[in-house]
Amino acid sequence: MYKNKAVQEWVEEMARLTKPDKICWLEGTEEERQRLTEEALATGELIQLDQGKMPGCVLHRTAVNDVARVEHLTFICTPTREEAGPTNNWMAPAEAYSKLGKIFDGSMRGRVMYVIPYLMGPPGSSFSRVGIELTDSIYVVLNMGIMTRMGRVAMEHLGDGDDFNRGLHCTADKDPDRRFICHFPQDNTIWSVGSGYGGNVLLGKKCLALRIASYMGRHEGWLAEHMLIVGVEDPEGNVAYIAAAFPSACGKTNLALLRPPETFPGYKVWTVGDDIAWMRIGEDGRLWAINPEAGIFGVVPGTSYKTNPNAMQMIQKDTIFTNVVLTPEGTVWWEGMDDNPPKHGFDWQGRPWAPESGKPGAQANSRFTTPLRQVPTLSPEWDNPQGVPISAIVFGGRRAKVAPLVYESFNWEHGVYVGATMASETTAAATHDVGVVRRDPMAMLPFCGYNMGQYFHHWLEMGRRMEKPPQIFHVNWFRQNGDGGYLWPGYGENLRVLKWIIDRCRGKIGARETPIGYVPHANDFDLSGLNLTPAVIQELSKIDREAWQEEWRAQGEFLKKFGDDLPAELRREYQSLGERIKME
Ligand code: SAT
Ligand code: MN
Repeated sequence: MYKNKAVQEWVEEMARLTKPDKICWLEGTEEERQRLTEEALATGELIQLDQGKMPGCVLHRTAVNDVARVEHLTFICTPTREEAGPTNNWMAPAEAYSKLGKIFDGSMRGRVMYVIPYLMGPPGSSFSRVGIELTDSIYVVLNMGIMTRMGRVAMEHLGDGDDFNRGLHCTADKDPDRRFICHFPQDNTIWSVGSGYGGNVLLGKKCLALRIASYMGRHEGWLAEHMLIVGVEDPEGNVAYIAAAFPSACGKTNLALLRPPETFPGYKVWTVGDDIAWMRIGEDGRLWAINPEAGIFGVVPGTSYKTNPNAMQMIQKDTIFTNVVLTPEGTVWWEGMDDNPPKHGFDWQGRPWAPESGKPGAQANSRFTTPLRQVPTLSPEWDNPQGVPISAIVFGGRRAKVAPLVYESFNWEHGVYVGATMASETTAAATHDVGVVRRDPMAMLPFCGYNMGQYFHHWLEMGRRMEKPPQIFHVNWFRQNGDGGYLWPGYGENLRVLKWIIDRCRGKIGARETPIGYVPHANDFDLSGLNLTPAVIQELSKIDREAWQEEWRAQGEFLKKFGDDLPAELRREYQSLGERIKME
């Protein structure tokens, strides 16, 4: 099959451990995809949807106790605890290999081991990385086939080399007591066992493209970030690229696929990626980014023709749905799709369900998996091996109060501080309480593969190395008024905020200086066609000093975690923010 010796030897070694009945090497062809789909339909692992209405679409149901990433079972296995830092779970590598080795031992007996070679990034790009994932799940194979460039293309990129990520996954018995997602950055290895849910098992995504890649980036001088990438084209045809970090399930996919509102003509938004950005400094001193993925693993609930028409359009064919409602017509439904639920159907667990029950039919973290090539707004640059030049970096979170709609940092160091202290109210993307404010630096808290204090140092260092670094902004679409209503309409209208950001980057407009950064002058903010008064922009840009003093104290508490690893620059930023918000 494939001739690469290092790959062959490693696959044999892992097969001796897991003892599958058969090994199946994947090539990434259409015929192979069809054959595996048929097989999974026959065993019930997949359910066929109506092929007339939704050609190529299937439904999968996970186990009830296996619906989201499990951060408490996710480990960074570096030789010392210090290297994993205060925000990661740590396990010594020898202990992890031995503990998981016992669970993997014989775990594929009676099953097939699929060998998935995959490429993260465009073929022929110096950004790109090869991984091999071994798995006993056809669902994983089919998802990896959408999310990555899978098969021969990856082996060709690898050639005779041995520089590939070694990923081992077995669904096993899905017992949460025997579920572990372990990363060995020094060995470029990932072992995941006991889960069948996306983020835990599609090893190219969070495990390789963020946790392992962030570690590589630190050593090789680049950044692996939890960011969407979009190009915004103005009416004159100039395109500026923005990379934006939000925690999981805070609207990255909606922003990446944004459709400009009709009341705001002349602009186009081009999608490059919706979740992950790998960024390097180009010879021109700017920051260049690629999206290492080839598909979207998006949150389903709340996706509608109103919130994300492009996504609705692209998921009508060749899409894998996970944990949504199955209707009697063989189509799918979820909360927030429309006001027209089926009279009866089957909920995400396959139980008969009717909307009157008052219970949600789709799981809160249900997902779609769709190839990027189906994105109606896909950028022609999406697989450019050089990437795209980034003008602005945007951090954001879900905050009912405190954070204004948008502000710009004073400079790179201050921007790193803004990213390091960002916070958001939690969502259903991971198993924990929903709606609690949690600090999530650069939206990387669950995804940084090494000590986050060192990660901040790395960000500062990247800034020093760039001749023309991107400007750094912070946004919050979720600010509420006293009655709990949203002040800002969000969705397509967020383009107005992107326009302000780009105008700032191009030096076209001024801004009002506040203790936390620059906010828009109400007159510079384009509200044409929108039923909002400049007073709302003022309200959205209000800096409440008392609330900010409390926020500042909470930031300080959080930063203490990093002890001596916290860079002196960030300590200084913290002090000066404190002084600025004290002044009347
Ligand atoms: O489950 S994933 O980690 O793949 C998606 C997410 O949480 O952002
Ligand atoms: Mn994500």
